[in-house]
Amino acid sequence: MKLWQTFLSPFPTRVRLVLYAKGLDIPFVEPGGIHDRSGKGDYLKINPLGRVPTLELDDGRTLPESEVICEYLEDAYPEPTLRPADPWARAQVRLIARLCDFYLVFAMVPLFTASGMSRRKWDWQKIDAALAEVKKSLEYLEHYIGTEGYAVGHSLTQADGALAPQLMLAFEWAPRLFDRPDPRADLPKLTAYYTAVRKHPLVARVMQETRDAIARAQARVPKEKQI
Ligand SMILES: N[C@@H](CCC(=O)N[C@@H](CS)C(=O)NCC(=O)O)C(=O)O
Repeated sequence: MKLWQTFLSPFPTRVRLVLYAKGLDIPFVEPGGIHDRSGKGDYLKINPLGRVPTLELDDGRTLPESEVICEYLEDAYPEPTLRPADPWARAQVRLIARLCDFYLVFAMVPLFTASGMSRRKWDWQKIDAALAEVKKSLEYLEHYIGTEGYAVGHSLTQADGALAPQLMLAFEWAPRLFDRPDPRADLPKLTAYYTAVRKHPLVARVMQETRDAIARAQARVPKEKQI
């Protein structure tokens, strides 16, 4: 088995968290041209969506979409589990991941787009509208987030893998890049969650991998586009 992925993207991050938690030590491969305009070449044969991550099995079968990959890993390698046994808790895990994918990530897209452009081309109206949407989706999550240090219940689940990397972008990366207030001020439950979950060694590990990848990417972009 191997994982086509990059350390920059938050989607493979949730898969890596599941792999680390299950002790599955598999190779990571970065598709050429995934984060630039050089074209994705043969990677499109592995994943026609041209996105990361993709899980490739030893027999050559390939699976795209981070959530689906996490579910597959959970089914194929059930111990230790990141999926609660209780049906209500399991539904909460899926709900948090879904709110994250369908609302938070969607709201962040214009910010990701702006980050790849020269600052001179930034449309501040669009950026502030996106930040307002991000705030709205964080408020949805504030309603449902767990209060015992994890997204759901008192142990690590797939919901933490989905949420923590996206919160890092919403709480740390976006306010710094666009020089706007940290949205945490009005989100006490999410703030407490984020502070607590970062202490989990595997969450700390994937977050550091992301920070290092952002620093490497920043070092490669021209000065006027840097944070
Ligand atoms: N729904 C997908 C999203 C994957 C995704 O959008 N990955 C981005 C990285 S942030 C990507 O590969 N982008 C390359 C591109 O769009 O060209 C998942 O959960 O795996």
